[in-house]
Amino acid sequence: MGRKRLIAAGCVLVVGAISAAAEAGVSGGIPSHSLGNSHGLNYRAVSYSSFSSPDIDLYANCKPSTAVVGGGVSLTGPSLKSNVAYGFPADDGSDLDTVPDDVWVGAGAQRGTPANLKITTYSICLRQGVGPVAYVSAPTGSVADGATFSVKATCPAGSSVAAGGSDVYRGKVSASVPFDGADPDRAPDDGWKVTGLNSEGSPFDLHVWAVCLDHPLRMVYASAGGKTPAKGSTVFSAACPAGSAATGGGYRIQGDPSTHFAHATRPRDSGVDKDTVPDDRWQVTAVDLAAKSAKTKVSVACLG
Ligand SMILES: [Ca+2]
Ligand SMILES: [Ca+2]
Ligand SMILES: [Ca+2]
Repeated sequence: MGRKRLIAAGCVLVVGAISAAAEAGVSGGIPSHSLGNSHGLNYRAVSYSSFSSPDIDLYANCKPSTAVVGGGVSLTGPSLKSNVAYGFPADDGSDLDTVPDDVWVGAGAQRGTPANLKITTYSICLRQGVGPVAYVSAPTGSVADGATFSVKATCPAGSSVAAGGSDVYRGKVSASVPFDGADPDRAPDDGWKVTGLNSEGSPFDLHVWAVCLDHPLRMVYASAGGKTPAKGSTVFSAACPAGSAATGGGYRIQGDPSTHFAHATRPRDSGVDKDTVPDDRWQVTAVDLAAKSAKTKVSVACLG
């Protein structure tokens, strides 16, 4: 069966999503709902259940007066049996441009006999006028089936990375993190790096994405980590400093992406502040299918 690529251009995303629904368990076009506002950001989510196909994608839209700056994906069910793959900004054809500012696309895949799972995709949307947003996509070149890619998307000078991801669909991602480049500081503000595996069944030209916010918007970065146990999973969180709000996040799990990946990567509420807006931290369920434990780091990018 041919792959339904959700290409970030014009109405291809919408058409591809709807036409694929019957055959590949791909869904889209379900309106997201607001989870609340913070720091000029609107947090949104959409869920779809139950999907019992080997893979699915679902995108969460932003309101027309806002631009997507980040997002996340989570799946239900046993963490060792399914993984998040996609996570990237896209154009949905709803506006007049072809800028990928409208939705965050999330994808999940499951192995073995498919179970009935729920997928939730999150979008984090910046109110217009708060600051300019740049979208950078770096091509991986043709990635063979079963091959690993590791690619950086670099933000333009004078901007700071807010989020990132890749459009790998049938595959796995062991690292999706902000990185520090050649600038004088030590902040991981220069772009986004993704290490992943293409399991498409054929070669694909994939892309790694960085969403970049122009200065003077102030971004701060935090990380936390530990070890994911062998043949197990652990939930890690990295908290934004007080007075800031998460725009995006990710993780790095040491080891091969075929056995190291995430079951969820998403913004969360702290549970201790007065609101229920998921602006406080980034939470990742890290999975290690290998025979030894894996060093794991979770990163969060925050608008301060
Ligand atoms: Ca657009
Ligand atoms: Ca830097
Ligand atoms: Ca909160």
